[in-house]
Amino acid sequence: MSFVIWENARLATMQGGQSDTYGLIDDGAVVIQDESLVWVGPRAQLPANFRITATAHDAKKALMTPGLIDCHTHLVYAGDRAHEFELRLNGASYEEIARAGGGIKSTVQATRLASEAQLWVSSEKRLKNLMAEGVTTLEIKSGYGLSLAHEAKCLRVARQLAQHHPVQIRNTFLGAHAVPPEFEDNADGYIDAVVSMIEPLKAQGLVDAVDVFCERIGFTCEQTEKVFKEAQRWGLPVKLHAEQLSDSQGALLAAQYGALSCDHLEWLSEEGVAAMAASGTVAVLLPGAFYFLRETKLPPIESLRRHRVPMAISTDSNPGSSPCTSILLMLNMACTLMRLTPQEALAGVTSVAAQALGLKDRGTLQAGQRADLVLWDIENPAELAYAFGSNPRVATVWGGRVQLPQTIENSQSK
Ligand code: DI6
Ligand code: FE
Repeated sequence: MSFVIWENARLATMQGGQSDTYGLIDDGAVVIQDESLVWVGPRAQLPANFRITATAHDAKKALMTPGLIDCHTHLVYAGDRAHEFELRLNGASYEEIARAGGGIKSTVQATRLASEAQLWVSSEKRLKNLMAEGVTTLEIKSGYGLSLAHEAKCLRVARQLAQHHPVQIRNTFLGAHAVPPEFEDNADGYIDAVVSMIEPLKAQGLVDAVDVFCERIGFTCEQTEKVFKEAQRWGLPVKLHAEQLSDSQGALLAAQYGALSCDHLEWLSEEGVAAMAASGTVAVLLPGAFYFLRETKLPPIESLRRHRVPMAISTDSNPGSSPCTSILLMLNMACTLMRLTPQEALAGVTSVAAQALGLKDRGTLQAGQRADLVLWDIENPAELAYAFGSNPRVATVWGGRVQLPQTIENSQSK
């Protein structure tokens, strides 16, 4: 049996979830076997038997966190919407642009025209940006294809990205993102089409969860429920874009279906918070979209805290409301704009984000978890949220293997 030891690190284990202080261990060590952590603790307590057949790496006092998890992205799409950004700065609102045929629909048009190879190129750039900041797991939603063939195309690109990069990607089918032109004025007809796509996409191994954009410019609760029922029939977990622009009572419905997460939530009611608490649904907060759309109504953070609803943080990386590929910037904005503590924010991209994806094998530094870790050239974990615009990552270890840039040298074999 051979082990890999990382020692001389300050560990932010994140074992205590959102309430503890990062689960800090000074002068810590972790032991890896294959893809998993087998021991985590203070170096002084490291059992001697691990050293017999181990390769030891000196972390040189770096801070070590779990690999970061971006639990809500729409990473695969073609084109951009910089021109709509200009329109908004000339006075149009996001909803007005969407109603006039822009918005999501314009990205759908570009995405349908793009080949799989073209989508790969544009999406890979975004993925690399996330990975450069220590992301080791992410979710990618479809939702810019809006037909079986084009949704499958985007989900295949997501699968291929995962195959060729040291990350794990969870695919979420978001066919119910917008009504495509061929179903103009027939949202119910389109929902029937979305329902019929679930089984073939599942059969092709392309989908891990199902999401719906429940909103007055999206789909009603009734339509959402039809999609949820079909997802449930095929054993797929559900999640929901809920209460982003209005209180559409989506969270109540999602909670009934035991949703993994409800995302956005600016207009979430007290009743919705209570329902999410009861169903164990994670609240995914998306400060990038809040910022970029210049929202003024904050998600009900105090109420979420009071009801102990875990809060995840994510980029919502998409061309319309959050053209952002920086998870570290989201940590900062979660604190400055939404008043989360740096500890809550870091839990929001580690342990709680794992929960939002239904993944139990990652998100903390703990024996039994995957050996996904990031080494940072900082002392205090709050610096990750504090120093916006900088990237102190030194190295990422994914499934036990070190990824570049590897500036920590002098690892010695024993
Ligand atoms: N909510 C969002 O913020 C994104 N999708 C959604 O349902 C926006 C997607 C876009 O504008 O392209
Ligand atoms: Fe989104």
